[in-house]
Amino acid sequence: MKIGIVCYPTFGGSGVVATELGLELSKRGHEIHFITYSQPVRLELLSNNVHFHEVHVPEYPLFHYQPYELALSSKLVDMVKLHGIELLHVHYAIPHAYAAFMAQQMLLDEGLLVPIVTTLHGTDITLVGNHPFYKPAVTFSINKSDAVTSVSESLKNDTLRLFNIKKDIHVVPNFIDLEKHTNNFTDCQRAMMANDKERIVTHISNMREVKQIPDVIKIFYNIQKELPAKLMMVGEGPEKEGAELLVTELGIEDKVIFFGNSNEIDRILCFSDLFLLPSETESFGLAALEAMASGVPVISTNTGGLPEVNEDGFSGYLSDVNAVTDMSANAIKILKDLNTLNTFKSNAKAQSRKFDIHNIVPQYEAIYEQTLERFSEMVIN
Ligand code: GMT
Repeated sequence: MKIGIVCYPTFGGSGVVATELGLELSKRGHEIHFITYSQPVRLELLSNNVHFHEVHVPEYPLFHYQPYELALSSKLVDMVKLHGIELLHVHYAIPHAYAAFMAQQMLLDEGLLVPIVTTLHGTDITLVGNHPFYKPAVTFSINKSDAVTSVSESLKNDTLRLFNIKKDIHVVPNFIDLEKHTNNFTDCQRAMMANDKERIVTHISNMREVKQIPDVIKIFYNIQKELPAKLMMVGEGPEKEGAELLVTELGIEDKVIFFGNSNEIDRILCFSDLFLLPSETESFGLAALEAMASGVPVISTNTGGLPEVNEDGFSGYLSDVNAVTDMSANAIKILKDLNTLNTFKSNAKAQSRKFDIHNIVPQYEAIYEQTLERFSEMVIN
């Protein structure tokens, strides 16, 4: 199949999922065309089966806001015609589903039929998409998609609750390439980060408000009062500066390392003992799954799709949002005793196997096939 994938190319769960999906589909013989404004961060290798087409938005002084949707839909039309793309899979409803629908209409005008599969990732529904300024357009583009998927049951329920959706929503969970996350390192170079007695606690995110970054710092503050520990803060975002200030206020600067965005997530997870994800909302929590795949147990909240990913008392623990004392106690319970820590580490790895890429990607292929079939029947009738 020739598939066009539209996503955000930045450090964010939806872009990572879209990129890993495209790469796996290409290994399974499909021809993949990524269409976005820059090369996706995890797309390192271009092969015969993987192509990247950049969407340019020419600057024009008249525009206060440059019209990305317009440039994207025009690019989609051009790429579908040039490469014979059979189906468009758009990740994140805003504005991708909307631009894809416009492209579909333009192509229809020329007698070309291309179905759209839209994957909802979370904030496009729970935070941004639900805003009254966007809601009518988001509702419209979801209902106009030929197939809709969501990354968790929880997100499906949120979508049905918040929007007037007339489409079936297929739940296809996020996935993990276990081979990539199985420690390839013979030496993680842990000694560069901490001494043997210190436990390494890690948080990775785009450090937006929804991630509750102050809670990460407060939980770590409680941990390090009980046992020697270091905190690795990975990622960039608006809450980072506040986190640095809080670390200074609490006098724990020597125990916290801020990395910024990193392409070496696997290496950081390789030497981590515990992952913190105290988010206010999380449709799935891909970062938690990546941690578990590297054998790192997770202390998270019980919000959104997190209970579908992190099993309470097995791969880590779940607590209410902002329950810092509870999350700290659970973290200490895991970290304090080496046997307990090792049990949680192997449980975390076992839990991640439920999301093996080889079991999940065929679910997307089946949706593509059914959608194309339905589409061709529509044309015949
Ligand atoms: O987590 C983020 O803030 C990034 C965001 C994105 O759109 O890239 O992540 C969302 O999609 C991920 C992939 O499906 C999910 O794992 C995240 O849980 C979801 N984020 C939220 O719901 C806050």
